[in-house]
Amino acid sequence: MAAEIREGLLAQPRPWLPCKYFYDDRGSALFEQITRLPEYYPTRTEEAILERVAGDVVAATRPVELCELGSGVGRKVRLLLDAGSSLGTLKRCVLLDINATVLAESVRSLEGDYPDLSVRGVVGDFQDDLAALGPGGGRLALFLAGTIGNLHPDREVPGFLRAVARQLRPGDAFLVGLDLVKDEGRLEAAYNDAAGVTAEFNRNILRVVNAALDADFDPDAYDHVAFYDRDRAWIEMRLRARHDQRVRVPGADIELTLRRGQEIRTELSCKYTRPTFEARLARTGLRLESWLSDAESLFALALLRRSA
Ligand code: AVJ
Repeated sequence: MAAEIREGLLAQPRPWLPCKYFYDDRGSALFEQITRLPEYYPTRTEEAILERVAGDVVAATRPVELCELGSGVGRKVRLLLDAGSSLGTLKRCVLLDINATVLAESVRSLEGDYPDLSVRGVVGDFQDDLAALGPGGGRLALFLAGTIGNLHPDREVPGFLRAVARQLRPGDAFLVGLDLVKDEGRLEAAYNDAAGVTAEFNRNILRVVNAALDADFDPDAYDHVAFYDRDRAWIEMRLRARHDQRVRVPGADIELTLRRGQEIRTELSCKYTRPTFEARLARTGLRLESWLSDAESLFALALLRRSA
């Protein structure tokens, strides 16, 4: 973590922080709050699609194992588990999440509600720790919530998809949640909620850095910034210094000076269309089998299949 934060904070022309560091216990709770905000349509839209298609997805894939990357509170996987239990093929469920507290609670509650299912939790990062999943076979992997949007579409997505494909056998499936390109006002509102929860979530990353690396960021000295970059088709979140400040990060062995107005990038959230996502699948060993969306095309689930 020290090396990553050091690289990010020293980057030119603009410092950045890896968005996985949002999710300590406080940040995970703030994200749960975001999912219930009126402006934040992705979670409820994805859940509605999943409710509608879960039966078809398990019928088409006949999974022995569900494997969710970045599972969070593990609510959505239940829709597939319920659909899978009537099919009778499902034996195992693996959850991978960066937050050990949230993960332990999700594993505990799934074990309580699905006594015949073998549930395993892996604390880790979906970019670095996929090998911990072991080889596939009868696997349906899930990457929901539009979290793939946090990966850089050119620099990170192709490698990530190839890495997932390596943990799948031919015929295994991968269900990916994608937030879609849409009206700019709707997109920007989802990341600039009136209640200010997203702003607090954004500033929380500085508290995480303070706690982990003994840094002295003053979270209240930064404004939340989130805007849609139409050319890149992504939402960018930043923290903008309200005044000149010096920050010490002893754990990463750095001291930096931020000028008033200077910004730290904290997140990308890329928005896709069917063609822009399909283009990312080239040479990954994954092909698009179905595209499942809502009536307004706000969000989509892409069902991918590992090719032979
Ligand atoms: C959980 C990564 C999908 O990018 O929309 C919510 C995180 N950031 N509000 C997203 C988030 C700001 C979210 N993902």
